[in-house]
Amino acid sequence: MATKPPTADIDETRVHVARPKKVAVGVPAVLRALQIANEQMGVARSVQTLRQVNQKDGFDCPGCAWPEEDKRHIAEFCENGAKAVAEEATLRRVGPEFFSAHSIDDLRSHDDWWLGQQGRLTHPMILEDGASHYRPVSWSDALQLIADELRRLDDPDEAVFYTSGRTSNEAAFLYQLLVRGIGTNNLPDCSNMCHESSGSALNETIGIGKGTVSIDDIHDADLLIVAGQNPGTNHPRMLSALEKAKQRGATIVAVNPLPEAGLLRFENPQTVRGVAFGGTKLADDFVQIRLGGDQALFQAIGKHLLEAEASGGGVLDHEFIAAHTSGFDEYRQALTDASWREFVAATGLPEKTLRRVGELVRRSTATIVCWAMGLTQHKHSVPTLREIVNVLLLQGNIGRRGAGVCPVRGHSNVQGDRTVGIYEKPSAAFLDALDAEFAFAAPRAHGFDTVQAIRAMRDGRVRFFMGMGGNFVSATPDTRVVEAAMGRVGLTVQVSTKLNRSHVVTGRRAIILPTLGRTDRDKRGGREQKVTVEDSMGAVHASRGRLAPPSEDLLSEVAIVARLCALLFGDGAVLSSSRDQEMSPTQDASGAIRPTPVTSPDLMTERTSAAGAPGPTDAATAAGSAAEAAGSSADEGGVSRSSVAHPPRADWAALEADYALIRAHIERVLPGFDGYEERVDKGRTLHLPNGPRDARRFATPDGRARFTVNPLEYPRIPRGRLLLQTIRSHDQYNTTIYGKDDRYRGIHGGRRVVLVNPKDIVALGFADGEVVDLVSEWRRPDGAFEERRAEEFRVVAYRTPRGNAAAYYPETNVLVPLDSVADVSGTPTSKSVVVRLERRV
Ligand SMILES: Nc1nc2c(c(=O)[nH]1)N[C@H]1C(S)=C(S)[C@@H](COP(=O)(O)OP(=O)(O)OC[C@H]3O[C@@H](n4cnc5c(=O)[nH]c(N)nc54)[C@H](O)[C@@H]3O)O[C@H]1N2
Ligand SMILES: Nc1nc2c(c(=O)[nH]1)N[C@H]1C(S)=C(S)[C@@H](COP(=O)(O)OP(=O)(O)OC[C@H]3O[C@@H](n4cnc5c(=O)[nH]c(N)nc54)[C@H](O)[C@@H]3O)O[C@H]1N2
Ligand SMILES: [Mo]
Repeated sequence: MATKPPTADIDETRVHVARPKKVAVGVPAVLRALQIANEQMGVARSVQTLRQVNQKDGFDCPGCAWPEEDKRHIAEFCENGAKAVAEEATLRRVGPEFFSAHSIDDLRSHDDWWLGQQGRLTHPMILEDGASHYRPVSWSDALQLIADELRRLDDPDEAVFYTSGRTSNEAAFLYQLLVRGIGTNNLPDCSNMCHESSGSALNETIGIGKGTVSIDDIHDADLLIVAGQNPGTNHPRMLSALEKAKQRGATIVAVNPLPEAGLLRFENPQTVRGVAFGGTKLADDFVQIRLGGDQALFQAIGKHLLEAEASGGGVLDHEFIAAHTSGFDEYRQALTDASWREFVAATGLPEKTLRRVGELVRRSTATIVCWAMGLTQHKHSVPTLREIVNVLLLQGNIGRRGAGVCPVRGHSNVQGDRTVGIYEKPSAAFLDALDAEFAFAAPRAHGFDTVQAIRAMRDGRVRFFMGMGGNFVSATPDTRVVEAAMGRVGLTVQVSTKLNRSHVVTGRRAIILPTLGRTDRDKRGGREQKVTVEDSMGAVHASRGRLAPPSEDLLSEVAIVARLCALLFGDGAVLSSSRDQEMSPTQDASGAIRPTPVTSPDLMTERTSAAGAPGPTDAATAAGSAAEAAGSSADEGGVSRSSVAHPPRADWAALEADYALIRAHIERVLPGFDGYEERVDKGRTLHLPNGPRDARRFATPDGRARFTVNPLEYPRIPRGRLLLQTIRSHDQYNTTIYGKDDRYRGIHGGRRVVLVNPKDIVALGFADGEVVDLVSEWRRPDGAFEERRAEEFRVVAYRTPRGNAAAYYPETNVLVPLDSVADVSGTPTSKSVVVRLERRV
């Protein structure tokens, strides 16, 4: 039986700490998944729903972006995938009665868990300026109000349009068109806080902002290094792939400050062996590195390889280096000069451990490096990831079976969203193609990324905010600053499936637009529609929800955006009278779409344009200065204004009624999507082209993969302080909190805990179990000193390196300074926050 939503928050002072687990998944995982599914959906619906996850005619799991295996199990899901599904397919409802029973102040007093547990949103709602409660509003009034607000802007750059990574290709493509049609590139997304550093580093070095391996490569690897990632919790299906690689003889190295259960041992619930015999030992080597020590580790591996080559030879792939790379001599020189002592200081590992990993790499015939947030959310993340590329290039480990780079994506379609244009720094080639397809002129000036958007909101330069999914208020850094920033916006609009903090911390007016999720049947234009998504390895496939939607009153994301487009652009009217109203000479008089296929090779997503600007992949611009350039062009604002001569043209109603027409547009605008419709039909998969993987083709300015020289950086922790990383528990999906347990780490019934090395606890004068405040210390670039406080955290003695601590996100986002971002990529440094513990008085 499904259970009722909670009425009260959980009392976290009763948190209970047990020994961390050494094994991931197994039977307890299945039981926990079924328990949550039954609570949210009841038994019958659970069975019906979970059977369709990741099946060829079912829906794409909204859990993570790990690819499906070609041969699927009957139940191709994992514990956390099942929880993600259950949260969405829940029978609990948040309708108008809920909002009349709860004032905004009341809702604000609850935590993210409570809000999320209330259920699915069922009706469009509006919160008027100064009102105490949301009230229902019709779709047409809500959309008209939004269109009116957008028309009133003095400058399109006063609007910000956020995207989370669950949005389908179809909805995302239409959404970016809406935004560019309005005249801005202000398209921050969750990727800015996630894998932006990966995109930046990979684009510069190998010319594509994505990974270069397929699922088969994982199975065929000889050595897999999994660094800064906790797959047992966040990508559980990856464990099956690692197990398979292992059975074929691969060696697996886990690089992590924490001994994460999933990496150490795995019980595959889908095999008898997994359940009955205690599973597979996954990691052959656990390298317990200090937070932020990875750049040094990969330099050490590189130095070891170069030394081995010098003393015996046969280590490097000279042919590959000569034919496909540049910058090798400078790289070799820099590492010759580098010191093992510094590597030891940065990693906290003895030289012999560093050499041991170096030896594994030397002996490997095919190496893959996988990573996630542990490597992307540091100040020096981009140089760290460049070092990974250096090491792989030395042995020709790109574009070869069983070898390559593997940034493991988070949200299930975050990569697809970027591919189809959710990007604040789009390439000229992409915009040219868009212009041609929709007979308009998209703005060229770069827009705001997530951190830049918050600054603009904080400074009163934003009058309109729209979130296409996600939970901007809780997911972004510096919560107090963001809350105040939201309050300065005139109208905030959230397109959402479930209630979250961004609905209760709002602009002066707020609108909630409830939408369909992945599991919901999407019937438009009289037939069931499918959408498409791209996984972490560039494979695009269809997803079709099968469940009756939670309410009659929901519109799909596509429908919401298409209707806004119709309101804003339908009659060809322009937003601002200051704009040139002339029609483009390429547009025909009826305003019909010009179906010119755009096939310029410059459009390859992995290509950088002539000017070096990246394509619309998960990428930032080339080295150092680019971030500033982007910042300043965005700050100048308005550069683009006069360039929007007229709005995009399309038959919006037709697009809403048949998503295949949107796919046809995508096919004409983006390379690699030829035969889109057909190639995603009947459970087929469209594999997007990947130059480095397919043909050792590198879309860098000189057509070669680049070795880079990166001065060694690592965090220096002031005396008496700790470096805090903010991580996910096993019972959450980003800001959606399923429960207050973190089973693998032994934490039960509470999330306000801080994991600290037992010796540090003593040295700092505290005791295990004590309740403390976490105070972050930040010196601003201008020298001013700032403190931020998160109250009441229980100290837990834990196996983390000396000087390093860990606590959960989003509770600790209050501690992350807005201006503490990664160089080049601008990603908040969520894994690197200097804190002190303070006794509560
Ligand atoms: N169930 C579930 N699945 C999810 C999510 C979820 O919240 N719940 N979120 C999704 C999303 S959007 C994403 S991006 C991914 C996130 O997937 P992960 O990146 O696995 O998530 P985090 O909890 O941030 O874990 C970071 C890991 O890196 C380690 N680490 C931290 N700093 C360092 C470092 O300096 N060096 C090294 N070597 N390791 C370090 C941490 O100890 C931890 O194991 O998961 C996706 N899948
Ligand atoms: N301190 C710290 N901060 C972090 C991180 C960290 O490791 N530490 N990680 C960062 C990372 S990697 C990421 S990706 C971001 C995540 O940032 P977001 O993507 O913004 O956050 P989520 O919590 O995934 O968003 C959850 C909400 O999305 C809505 N939703 C769910 N499914 C759908 C759907 O299909 N359609 C629509 N329209 N809405 C839907 C629901 O209303 C739900 O409440 O957070 C970042 N923030
Ligand atoms: Mo993410």
